Amino acid sequence: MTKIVVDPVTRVEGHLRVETEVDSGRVVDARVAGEMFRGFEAVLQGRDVLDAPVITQRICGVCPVSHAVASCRAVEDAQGLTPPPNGRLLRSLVLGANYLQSHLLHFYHLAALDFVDVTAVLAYDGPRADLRALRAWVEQEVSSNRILPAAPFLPRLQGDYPKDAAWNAAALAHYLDALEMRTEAHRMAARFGGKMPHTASLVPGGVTARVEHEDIEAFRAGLVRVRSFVENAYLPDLAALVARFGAYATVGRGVGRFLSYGAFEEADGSAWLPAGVVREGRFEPFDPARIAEQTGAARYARGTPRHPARGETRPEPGRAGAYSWIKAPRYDGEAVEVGPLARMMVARAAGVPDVTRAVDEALGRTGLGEQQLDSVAGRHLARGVETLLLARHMETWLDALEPGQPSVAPYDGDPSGAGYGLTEAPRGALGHWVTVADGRIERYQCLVPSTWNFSPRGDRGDPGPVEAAVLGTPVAADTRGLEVARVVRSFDPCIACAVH
Ligand code: NFE
Repeated sequence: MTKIVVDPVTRVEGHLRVETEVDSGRVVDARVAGEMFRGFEAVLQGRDVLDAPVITQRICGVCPVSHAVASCRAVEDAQGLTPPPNGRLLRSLVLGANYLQSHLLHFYHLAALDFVDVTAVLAYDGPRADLRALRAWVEQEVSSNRILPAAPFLPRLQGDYPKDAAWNAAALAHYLDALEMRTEAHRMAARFGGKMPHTASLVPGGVTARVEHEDIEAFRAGLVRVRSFVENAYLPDLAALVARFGAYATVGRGVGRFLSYGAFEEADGSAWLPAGVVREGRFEPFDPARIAEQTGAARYARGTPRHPARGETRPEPGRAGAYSWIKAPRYDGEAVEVGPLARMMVARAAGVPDVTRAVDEALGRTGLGEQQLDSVAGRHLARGVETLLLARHMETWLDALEPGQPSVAPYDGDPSGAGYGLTEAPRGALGHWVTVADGRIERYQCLVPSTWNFSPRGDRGDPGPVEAAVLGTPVAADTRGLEVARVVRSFDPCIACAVH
């Protein structure tokens, strides 16, 4: 038995440690740990309730919009506020733009580098000026012997990167193009969000931006540009990756249970992507009362599992048996996977026609079977399909906006009460729970996508979703964990969020 520890896992947000035991070339045990404490829930206590969306967005620079949406909805629930149709649509548009940005970031700038030899840029001699400039920069970084030469490209885990020069050059070119596309997506979000990454206009009751024709058309122009990149680069690149790394369609199978809270408000308040649970391949309605967070293996005070409405965050760094700053959320006492794959699984099981068609098309194009969706390749594919569906559907929200109509409800909330707000962040199911007394926050709890996926052992010793997915991964003797990192990154970790 050998131990392989990947610490820190690079090209993720936050501090993530993955510890594995390998026997006969396969992972037989895994522990996943969030390595820092943050304490946002404690910071929020005693603050004005209107501060909640402002402060909780600072949990993360990658998915701040989803924290704003969850927070606004929690405060609205506690205070009896209802946003007007324009407010809901603007939230969906800003959130949608943030998804486009986040999914492109994950694929091109974080995960794809596990499958591309970025050092091939040093041999690049083609026509693109930006790639030549990148080559010169990397050469200079390496020759000047910086502590982290050529970050974010080096250092990296070694392994079976393709030697194919055309593959590597094409991927590097799209790496640079995707930076442009993310800028565009940020511009779109800022158009109605006021600024990015942390929006200024999402407030309890709606969005303070006015709906003007000029902004609708500017947003639409950005959307057309990003959608074209998704159709002509992201989806073909994904198909090429699945073809080249077909083995990853059978690696990284998770717990086989999927959860989505449902997301993207339509003008009438219904959700574009449905809420639900898939267990043993079957759809079940989602019931928020069945959530509880366990802390047996987390560095917090141990007690009976708590629903987030009654949740507590009491750090106990040195407690025996605890190894992570991430709590262990469970649904009906079981670990569940969240994220784009879960959303596509739930929507497909619920019979949403567009999603079913798009997933089937992607399976047909890549030759993957339905059973292979629950894998590293399947997670990447589901994220790409979701990006495409979203980039197409967002136009309907633009068309439904009504210039001249209000986008925010007058603020006349109840000064006391309790409520919760659920949404889907790019990485999965996100919920905020708040208790308010005389306009001040008494209790605030966040249950975040990467908390679900990167959960440590539950109180029964049952593994979290990523811990389960890493089991069985074949590991070559000389890679020091590249294969494990590929499984872990397919979940798009954000540990800053997970520990919040
Ligand atoms: Ni920090 Fe986040 C998303 C949220 S993740 S990136 O998506 O909420 O756990």
